[in-house]
Amino acid sequence: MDTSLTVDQVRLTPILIADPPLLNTQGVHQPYTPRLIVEVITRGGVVGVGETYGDGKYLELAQPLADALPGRPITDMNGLFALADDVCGESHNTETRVDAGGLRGAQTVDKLRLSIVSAFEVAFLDALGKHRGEPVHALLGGKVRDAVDYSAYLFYRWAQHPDGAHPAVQDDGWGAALDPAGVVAQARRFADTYGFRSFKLKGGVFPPDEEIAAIRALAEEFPGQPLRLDPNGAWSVETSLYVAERLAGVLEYLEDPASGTDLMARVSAGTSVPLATNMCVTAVPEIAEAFRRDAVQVVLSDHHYWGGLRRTQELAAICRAFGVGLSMHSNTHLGISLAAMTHVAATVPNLDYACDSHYPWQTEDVITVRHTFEDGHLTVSDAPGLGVELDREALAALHRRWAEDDGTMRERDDAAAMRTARPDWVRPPLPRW
Ligand code: GKR
Ligand code: MG
Repeated sequence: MDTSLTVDQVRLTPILIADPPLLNTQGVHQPYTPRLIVEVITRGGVVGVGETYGDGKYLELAQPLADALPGRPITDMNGLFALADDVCGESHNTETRVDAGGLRGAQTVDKLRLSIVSAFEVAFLDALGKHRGEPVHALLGGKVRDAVDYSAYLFYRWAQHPDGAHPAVQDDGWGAALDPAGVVAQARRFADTYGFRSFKLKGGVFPPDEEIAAIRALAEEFPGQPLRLDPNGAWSVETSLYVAERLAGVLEYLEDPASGTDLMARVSAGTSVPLATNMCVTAVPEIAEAFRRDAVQVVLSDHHYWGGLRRTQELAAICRAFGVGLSMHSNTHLGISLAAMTHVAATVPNLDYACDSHYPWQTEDVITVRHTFEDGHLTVSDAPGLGVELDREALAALHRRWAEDDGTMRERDDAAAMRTARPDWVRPPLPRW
């Protein structure tokens, strides 16, 4: 075996990145959100990078896996799963629910572990690509397209974070968007700046009639262009059907109107509007029931919690076999993850929809050259590995912010952030409407 392809060291760097005051059904984004940057350094002196969630529960699982990697070949990506099972502790009960009400569906211990494995898998692929002089998409079997389409991710939002205590994230120039006119103005800026042609509105924030009005205003401003609405499971079956009826023929899909497979199946039975999800189908054990009951017609893949880029390709094959559409989910992330998303998306023939990305909301990054959307797409990189370089100074500064934080920003908690403005706020029980 070529020992240069063996892991020599692993570096884990937790960071805090600036995030605007974006609203969702649980509350508002904090001024900073945690991410974890993974570096795998080979004996051949090559550095591969990966990125994932950075809350404490992820850091706890990442460390033992990082410690177990030196001496292992970076070609052994399948071995990462068994190794994570062995070293990450209390991991064998895939049914263990650690949070049933998250914005990405139920969080099982299994899903947390896969979210860690994925960052190492991406770092292995990046390092292997750099060793071989090949792009990650080539290691995944080759690209089937040269560009990947993304959609504009619209949020209701405030102009500024409420407490005023974080100057680095005050006044990003986007202003507030709290009504149909504000949403349309935001969408117009996304379209003019990045060329996005599809639009997704994060809903579940205002009473459904207000969100219906916002989607109708978008349809008027952008006739015939794909529109999506995602209230993160905030509605009852009746409310979901009420919205679906009013937006039939306007929406490309309705994403997670209700919470969980059972309610989604009941909504699906009552409407012809396609239903999409990144909440009720988020892991392999959830696929069979949802597909058998025709609860969803589109699954939003996410390489972070599906366990990496190759698992994303497996999900795509399952969706293809069952005639279920495939789109891509996104949660606050930086350029390393966007590069990984773009490489895998380039290899999946049935990625039928423009991918989500929060990236335009993130003004900070840990790569030297930020990605730029043109005409709503990213060009697929043919450079070795992911095609991105770490900006060490930026990484050190964002890590310093994490190290100096008193602990409040190190765990994402949108309800706690909301309490800064509304002290009596609690995470609303579902269904909210
Ligand atoms: O960042 O507020 C947010 C989103 O709601 C995010 O947490 C979701 O995971 O974007 C996601 C979604 O599509 O549900
Ligand atoms: Mg969603």
